[in-house]
Amino acid sequence: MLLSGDDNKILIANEAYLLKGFLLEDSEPLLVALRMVIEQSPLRHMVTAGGHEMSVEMTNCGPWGWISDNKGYRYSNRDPVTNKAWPRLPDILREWAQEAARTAGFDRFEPDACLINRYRIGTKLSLHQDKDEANFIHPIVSFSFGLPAMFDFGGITREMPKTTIMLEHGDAIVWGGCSRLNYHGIRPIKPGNHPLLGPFRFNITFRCSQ
Ligand code: MD3
Ligand code: FE
Repeated sequence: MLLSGDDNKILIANEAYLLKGFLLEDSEPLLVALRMVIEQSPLRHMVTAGGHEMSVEMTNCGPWGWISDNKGYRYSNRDPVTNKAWPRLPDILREWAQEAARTAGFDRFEPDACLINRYRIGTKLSLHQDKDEANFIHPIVSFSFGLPAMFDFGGITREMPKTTIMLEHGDAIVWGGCSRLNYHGIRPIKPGNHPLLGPFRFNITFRCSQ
């Protein structure tokens, strides 16, 4: 393990930890697994119920995937683009998600959904809550790769005060318990070029959807 001490385990909210650089030692094979998923279910801009195209490009792997279309947000066990099941969740992604959860104090994390977000320069994700899951008892684990991002997180109402942290290549976050429904968003990605991923940021979130 890279992280023997707790120096890189940063409490950012109640029951929410930033694991700084947690994925760096295995980032290249993790990115190979990510690329395999995207080859099977391509990244795409989803549309909201209001008819707006999201600026983030998304796909999924695992039994369930998060989708948005003119009917709204939900989890689906089929990719509406390929009309097939989503690609399998690669073992290496599941194992690192479980290791991150365990490091933050959540044993037996068994995600059934994995959402992949791709950001270009200028792409943002507006302040929102993740509440399309059947219950909120399980944590969400997030991995960041590529260009850095300024991540805003607030409280359980949109108006509550917000904190901003930088998420960089190789960082993991685990959100559980009372922070699970906190508002959060990503500010527009600043221009840059990442040595492994070029002008992109990828975020992978592991969820228990059912
Ligand atoms: C805090 N993704 O896909 S990950 C999302 O970087 C999403 O792409 C962002 O928000 C991204 O829904 C942020 C960090 C994250 C994920 C889920 C959370 C933070 C969270 C759920 C509850 C509270
Ligand atoms: Fe979210």
